[in-house]
Amino acid sequence: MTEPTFTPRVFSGIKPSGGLTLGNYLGAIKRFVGMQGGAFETIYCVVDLHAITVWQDPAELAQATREVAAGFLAAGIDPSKSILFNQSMVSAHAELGWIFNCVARLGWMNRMTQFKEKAGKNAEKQSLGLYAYPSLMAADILIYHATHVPVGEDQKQHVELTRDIAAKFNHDYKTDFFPLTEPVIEGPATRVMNLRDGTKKMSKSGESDMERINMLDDADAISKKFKKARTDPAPLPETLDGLKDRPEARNLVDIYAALSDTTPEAVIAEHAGAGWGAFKPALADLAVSKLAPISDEMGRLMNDPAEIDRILRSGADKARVIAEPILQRTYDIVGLLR
Ligand code: AQP
Repeated sequence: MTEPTFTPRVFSGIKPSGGLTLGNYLGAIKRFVGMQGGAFETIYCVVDLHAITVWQDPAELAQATREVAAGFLAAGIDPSKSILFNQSMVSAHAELGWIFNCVARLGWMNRMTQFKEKAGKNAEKQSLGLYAYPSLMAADILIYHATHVPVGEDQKQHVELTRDIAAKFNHDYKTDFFPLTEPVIEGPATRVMNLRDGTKKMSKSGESDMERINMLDDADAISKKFKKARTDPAPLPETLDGLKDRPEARNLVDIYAALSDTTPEAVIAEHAGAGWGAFKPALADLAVSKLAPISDEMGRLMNDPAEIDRILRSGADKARVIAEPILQRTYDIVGLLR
């Protein structure tokens, strides 16, 4: 049997569970911009239904949804080149998500490390939604027959689960309807780490504000956070190998490389032997020069929430045109009358 051909199409999303961080920017948004206008159709989404898997204050959720949308736009997502919308406006995500809840196996869900990390010792008290999150994520991707998903390293397991769900659906219903989507995890900043603990990921919802750079931080806050970032006493080594077992140092080098569009090797070559007293201010200046134009533009956009909402609604109209026929065909395959 010949494989069906799928349109090269990118889908990815960010959940509005707080303000955007440098991790979201370098690991996701900057790369989303890079894939726009080339070989792929690009679809980017503010995944608000994922945000409510943990409690969100309604007014703050609406604000964070607009902030993430503003972050996409300010960083260079162009609504004339990419489809940009928020997930809850396209109900096909949730509808396909239910079908995938019936395809995914409990054993698969039990292996998801993100649920284990987020639930901690309190799994019994977590929402059912947090547990089922990866099958909704599979639906987000497959409702567009997306072939590629740019994500940070932390989402790799969920994209692999998406492939498992597509493969099981195709097998069970004797079809080749869903593609086996490829994760795209590239560049020096696929896992930006917490500034206070280099073994943990930088997260929007981390406990202390000092552990992350927020996209809306001003120059003073960015300088202060990098200055106080945990490091070891040794200077930067002569080669990248010298950063083995130095997670905090490696993280700052990776951030520098990602911000300056170069490689960690090139950063080391340029700064070998430098102490933190020199490297941290250079990193802070670089971060401010790259982030300030984006945060200024985010601020400007957020002063006009009606315009952000209009852009999201228009994106949702375009998203539905792709999603609806895929949902209807899925219903036919499953045997649901309509
Ligand atoms: N620290 C990171 N380094 C690289 N990439 C990252 N991403 C998130 N944090 C980092 C990538 O950003 C995209 C959107 O992620 P998300 O917001 O939907 O979910 P998340 O990964 O759970 O993000 P947070 O910031 O950690 O949120 P909370 O604290 O609410 O759980 C994804 O591509 C992700 O890989």
